[in-house]
Amino acid sequence: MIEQIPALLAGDRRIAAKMITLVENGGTGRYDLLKALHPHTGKAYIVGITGSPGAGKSSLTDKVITALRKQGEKVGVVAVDPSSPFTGGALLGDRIRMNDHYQDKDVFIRSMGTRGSLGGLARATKEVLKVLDAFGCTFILVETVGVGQAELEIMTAADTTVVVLTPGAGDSIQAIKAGIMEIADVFAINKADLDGADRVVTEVRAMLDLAEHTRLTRLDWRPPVIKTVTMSNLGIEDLVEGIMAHRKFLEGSGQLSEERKFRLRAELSEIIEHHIKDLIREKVEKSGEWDALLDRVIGREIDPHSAADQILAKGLLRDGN
Ligand SMILES: Nc1nc2c(ncn2[C@@H]2O[C@H](COP(=O)(O)OP(=O)(O)OP(=O)(O)O)[C@@H](O)[C@H]2O)c(=O)[nH]1
Ligand SMILES: [Mg+2]
Repeated sequence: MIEQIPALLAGDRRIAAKMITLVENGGTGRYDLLKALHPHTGKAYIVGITGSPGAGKSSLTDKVITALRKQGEKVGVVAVDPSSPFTGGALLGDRIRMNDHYQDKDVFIRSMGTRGSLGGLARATKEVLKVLDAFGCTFILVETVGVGQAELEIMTAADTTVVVLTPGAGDSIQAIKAGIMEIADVFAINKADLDGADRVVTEVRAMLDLAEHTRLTRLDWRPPVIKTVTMSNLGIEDLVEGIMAHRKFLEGSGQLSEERKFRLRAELSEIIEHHIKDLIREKVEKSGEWDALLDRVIGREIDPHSAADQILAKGLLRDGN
């Protein structure tokens, strides 16, 4: 697939789709592709859009796509739904909501579900972002239902995170519990046509005040709280402005490059950990030495720390590794 990278860089959508499928499937064959793609990444600005089920994330994403297209951006969209086993295409609901953009060659939409583990989903999502980045998307929107650990993990890939809340249903309280508030750079209070939107705005602002007082959040960026109604386009411009303002803030303060560096550092250590685990599993667990050592630990002949030292030494040193 490496030989098809020039086609990807030239904007071939079919190749983009194929490469995404390859990384999604998670086989080791994807490593060569990811290695070769790396020099072509790092240009896309990544926006996470998260919130409870049905909050209007896809509807908002649809409107944000329109706004970004007007500014001449090439837009990628990854809609992640951990509750869905479907993958590889678009989920029906998202397809309908983002329908207008399906004909646009500068919009690339992909839905992902869990095929394997949730952790695998976060891994796959981040790698799909890399393909879209190399594909030339200048903005990538990542939609997730923001409740679980995997979704929060996915959001660490975003430069700007939009948290979508709605009136009623104790949404803002839920968000606080789920740890979503801490990751918000911009709040969209969607369905502002319904009763109670102003109360949510007040609650979120009060919470931000509290956070500032207790210094739980960065003091230099205060997330804007923007009311939106997707059907009538209310607040959409403000929302896009909020995202752009946050980007400017990150760029101006040097935080964007700091955070991206931090992200690559985390990725690097993740890869190393992954390989160490594989090595140990392949070379020690399967050889039976693991069980033999375990028996000795059980028999109090050796302690777990010393046993681990032995396993590590064997796993890492064998075969010149
Ligand atoms: N009243 C009102 N309804 C809205 C608004 N925006 C979206 N909706 C409706 O809310 C429902 C859910 O919208 P989606 O955009 O699919 O929400 P979502 O957060 O992507 O949903 P999931 O991906 O299933 O979690 C749909 O029936 C929308 O028509 C709004 O501003 N006001
Ligand atoms: Mg959706």
